[in-house]
Amino acid sequence: MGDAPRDQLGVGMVGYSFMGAAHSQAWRTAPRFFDLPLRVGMRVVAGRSADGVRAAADRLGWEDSTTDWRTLLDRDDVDLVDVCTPGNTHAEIAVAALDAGKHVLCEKPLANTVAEAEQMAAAAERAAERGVLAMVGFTYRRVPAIQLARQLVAEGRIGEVRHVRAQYLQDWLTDPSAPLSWRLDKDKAGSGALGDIGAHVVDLAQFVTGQSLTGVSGLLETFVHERPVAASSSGLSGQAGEGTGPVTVDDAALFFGRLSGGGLASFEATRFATGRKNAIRIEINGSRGSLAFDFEDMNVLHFFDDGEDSHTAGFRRIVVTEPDHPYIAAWWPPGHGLGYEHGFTHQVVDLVEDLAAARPPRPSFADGLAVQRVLDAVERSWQQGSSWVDLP
Ligand code: SOE
Repeated sequence: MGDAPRDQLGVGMVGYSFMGAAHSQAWRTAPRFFDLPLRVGMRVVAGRSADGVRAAADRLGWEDSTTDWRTLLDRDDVDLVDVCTPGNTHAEIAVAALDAGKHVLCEKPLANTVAEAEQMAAAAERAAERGVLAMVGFTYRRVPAIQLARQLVAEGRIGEVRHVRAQYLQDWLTDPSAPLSWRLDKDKAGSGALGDIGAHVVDLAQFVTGQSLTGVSGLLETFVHERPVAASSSGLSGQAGEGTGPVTVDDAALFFGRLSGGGLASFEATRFATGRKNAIRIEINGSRGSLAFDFEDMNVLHFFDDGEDSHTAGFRRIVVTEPDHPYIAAWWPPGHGLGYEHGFTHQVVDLVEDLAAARPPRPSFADGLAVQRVLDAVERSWQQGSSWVDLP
């Protein structure tokens, strides 16, 4: 370990469900595997239920708990607010925290609407002038194989990008008796598969290629319109309660677009891909080669080099666990592999290093706004008979 860091980074987290647990793991683990320039203090977690948030503080490793997130803004021992709540609260919490001089890490998608995302991006710009910084949590960028893919594209190893084919396939809603949760409520989540998981593949396509979408056309579908009311309000598949209620978001999104470099991109985001649990798949076809990744085999990147002798040409399976691969040196020997939680830990590492260097973190709120504009364009396209919608 390097010299123990002198300066503290006090963290306050809002929300303690699935994302709260993943972020807590990252705040706990990052300082133990990486030499961070700031000493992380897990000060306080905020949540609506006093008993629930107190139990979460004990279980997840937070020094304190509160039912009023606003108290985080007045605490001198909190330097950063980590927003792990449903999308309808992101703007209110993040803008208040930034205006109070707290750094912010906000879960994806940045917001539920472009208007909210614009508010957040403007607050982040104002705050940056005072050295207060913000990041949006697209953690799949922090998977070593994705970082390697971006490096290979940037080095020109696959030539001009002709196609990006990106899918995020889950199946936790194929059972019509799976109960309602906040992710199925437009007022809470903003959209369904489109924003929850479509946001990830839009960000990945733009991150790996270094390009942006210039226009899209899409369609949305809801397969199951009515579901049992959940006994508990959160979670991906809680227990059913009494009665039923409406699903007010999409179950699946299918859309395509054009990339700023002239290539074509196609996207699929669904919670009805029976048998696919968390399959984030991206394939980039270039003029000199291709790359392919599947999160369900997340330590591997497939690479096809069109310059190879046809005798031996073929997709090679790169096991991305060598010490010179991104992030790997801090972990295990080659071949031992990483998991879902490591993307969150790498997110904390990159964020803390950016904060210590007073460097604007990426993805920024402006990056999050760009993704929000794509999601909004897909929805508008769908409302206009899947017509083409240009993006700024
Ligand atoms: C549910 O679809 C979900 O929890 C997403 O909201 C997360 O962003 C993703 O990492 C896992 O699946």
